[in-house]
Amino acid sequence: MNNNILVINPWIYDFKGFDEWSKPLGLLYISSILEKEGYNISFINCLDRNHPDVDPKYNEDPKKYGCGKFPAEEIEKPNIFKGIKRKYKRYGISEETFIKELKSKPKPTAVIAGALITFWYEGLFRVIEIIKEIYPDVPVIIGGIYVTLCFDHAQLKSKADYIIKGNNPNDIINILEKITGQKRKYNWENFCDYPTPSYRLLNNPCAVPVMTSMGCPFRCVYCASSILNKKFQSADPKKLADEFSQEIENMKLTDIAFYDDALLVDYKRRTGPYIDRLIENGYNFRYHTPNAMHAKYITEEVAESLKSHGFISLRIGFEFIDDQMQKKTGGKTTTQDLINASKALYKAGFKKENIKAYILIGIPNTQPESVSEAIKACCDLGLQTHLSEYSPIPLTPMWKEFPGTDTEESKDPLFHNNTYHIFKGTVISEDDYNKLKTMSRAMNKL
Ligand code: B12
Ligand code: SF4
Repeated sequence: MNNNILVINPWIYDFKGFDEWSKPLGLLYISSILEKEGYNISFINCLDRNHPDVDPKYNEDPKKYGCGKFPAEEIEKPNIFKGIKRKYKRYGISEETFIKELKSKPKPTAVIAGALITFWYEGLFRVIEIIKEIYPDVPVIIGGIYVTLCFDHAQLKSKADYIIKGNNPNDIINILEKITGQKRKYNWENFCDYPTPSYRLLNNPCAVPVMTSMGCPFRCVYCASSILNKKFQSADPKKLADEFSQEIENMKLTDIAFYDDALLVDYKRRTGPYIDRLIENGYNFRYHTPNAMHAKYITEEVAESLKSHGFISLRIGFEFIDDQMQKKTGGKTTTQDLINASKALYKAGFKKENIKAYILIGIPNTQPESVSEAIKACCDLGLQTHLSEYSPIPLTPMWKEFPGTDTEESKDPLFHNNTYHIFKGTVISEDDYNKLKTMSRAMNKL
């Protein structure tokens, strides 16, 4: 039995798909852990914008901080989306390229794959289908966010051989032990023991994501963070930075995106020293926070540090302007927190082009007027806004409040698709949505 493992990051099937520092960090961690356990890893990234078969206009460009469009192909809509007047696409490399990649790798003993978002499971299923056609005898192991949040669906529909819930990498290695007979050497239960992700497996990226912590101390009712990661864990920042520096030594990276859910919790002991160490190691990157930061932790001192350390794109989770809603949904932010944060950021030298506040849209029991009020308030503070269409997530407290979550239709994770609910008008009408989007865009002008 060989010890070749093939790890696959599937396509995205959706109404929209934009690469905003989107890299398969979970699968890169798993790959690195398996390498430490002595397995040989091959990797196929269906979302590789730098693949030689992809039109160069899609390639990662440091001038755009590594962000950009994915190549895409229009595909037939699944039944649930039939009435939605929007194109449905498969984002990423073509199927032909995928099959070519698959055949160019050594035959694996097992395939590992996962979907990052519940309503992206179709990409994962297509990967499983192709693997089963080409290598019917190779077991497929799936896990990650889709499987953890929709375990029953994955068990019933996926055709994978092993379906693993949760984020304990020991579980994968125990299954591989059954398949290969190779005993697990280490305990990988805790984030602080994770090795640096195997970024080498990516194809010449200019931007990669990092994490200095896992989980979040807050419990917002619309978010799955605490289901995916039961506790908030952080790791020694200097060790993280040294291992990362070693891993990326021969790569041409310009930009780093933090994926931490709670990047600024304990900033002075974690994120600051992490970047300081990277600078000591000779790396001066541009930093971005696509996953929102907490306004309440952006003090003048933190803002100055973010500025001096090279942060460029800051995202802040504001979500609602209504203070009752802010409290009821978890209390991560108040409007006063946002006011203080924006003053501190401006004082530190950040400008409107650097800062975006996320505002949730399509939440049950909210009115379009409160979204427009939130956009105006952010604009008055000199902040850009990004309207995030709410995705109802199973197992979260807000799931039950969302219309239709008791129906048969909601058992299909495609029901969680945020664009679907906007264009179906489940909570907000398409007309109101378009007006609010136009307003946000107009007020974002510099
Ligand atoms: C970073 C992030 C983003 C980034 C990009 C992520 C990317 N790669 O594309 C940005 C900011 C762009 C983003 C955007 C969105 N996101 Co997001 N995002 C995240 C976040 C914070 C972290 C994901 C991550 O990489 N974590 C780090 C890795 C290490 O963890 P992991 O993937 O879970 O992997 C671990 C385990 O799951 C496991 N594992 C992973 N793979 C496998 C495979 C096997 C076989 C096994 C056994 C185990 C395993 O091992 C890993 C190590 O422990 C999560 C929240 C969270 N805390 O997870 C939300 C999250 C995934 N996002 C979410 C949402 C809703 C969105 C948006 C739709 C938001 C919006 N309304 O616009 C958009 C959609 C993006 C798009 N259309 O392109 C939801 C998903 C809900 C759902 N229905 O699935 C989450 C869960 C947040 C939430 N609201 O609760 N996101
Ligand atoms: S603060 Fe952010 S990551 Fe934490 S629970 Fe709330 S929404 Fe989720």
